[in-house]
Amino acid sequence: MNIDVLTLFPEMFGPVVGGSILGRAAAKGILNVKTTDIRDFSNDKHNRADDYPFGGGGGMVMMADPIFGAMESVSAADKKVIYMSPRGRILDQQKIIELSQLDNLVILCGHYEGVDQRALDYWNAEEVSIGDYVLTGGELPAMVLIDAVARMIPDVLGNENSALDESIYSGLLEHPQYTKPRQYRGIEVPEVLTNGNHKLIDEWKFRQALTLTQERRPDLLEEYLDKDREFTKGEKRIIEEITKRKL
Ligand code: 4H3
Repeated sequence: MNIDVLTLFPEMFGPVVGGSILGRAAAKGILNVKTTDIRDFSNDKHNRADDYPFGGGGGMVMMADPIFGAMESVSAADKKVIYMSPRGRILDQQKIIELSQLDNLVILCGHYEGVDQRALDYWNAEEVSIGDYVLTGGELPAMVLIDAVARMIPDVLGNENSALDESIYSGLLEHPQYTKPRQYRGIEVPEVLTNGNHKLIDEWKFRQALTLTQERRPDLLEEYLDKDREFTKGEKRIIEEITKRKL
């Protein structure tokens, strides 16, 4: 997958995109993230990329022209274009999976008060948000999106880190995890995890996941139980025990 990031702050992406998992994906040729500095496409004599908003209101707006130049330089006309913005639909794992199936993606990062609307309209940018809060720029949201998308591309995560049985993806929040030592400052790892009975271990994990989801995200639990799923007898027993609801 090729991802082009259009930004005024390309240097922000280095450590994230070159970092452990994404860096390895790049080395394997599975993921190619390229930053384009929007300022390089300024036709202004002072290399400006922003100007005062028509209608007033304070702050600065990124001008259409440098964004058009940057878009043209990455052939954005034929590609899916995303603009990181608190006005967008909030990302979820379903959307991430859809995006991870594309060959090309262009992400526009705004700064200041935002970008000239004509750049969004012309390039058919889909606005996407990482949550209901405002940041100084779209760069951190773009990195969040890239990280989440990258780990859903086949072969990006090693076998040790499968994306499949994880929280949200399975529809439930993840059970607690423990590693060595068995006893730390007098606190024991739950006995069931250390006795090698895999049926009991799976039941414990499922019970923990259900309980956590019920406590913290009852909305997710409703969705999970309302979907048609093949539950084993053991799973049904645990669901009925925890939710007091007959399947
Ligand atoms: C995205 C972008 C929050 C999000 C963002 C988010 C600054 C976009 C400016 C930049 C505009 C204001 N903040 N929740 N900020 O995903 O250029 O909207």
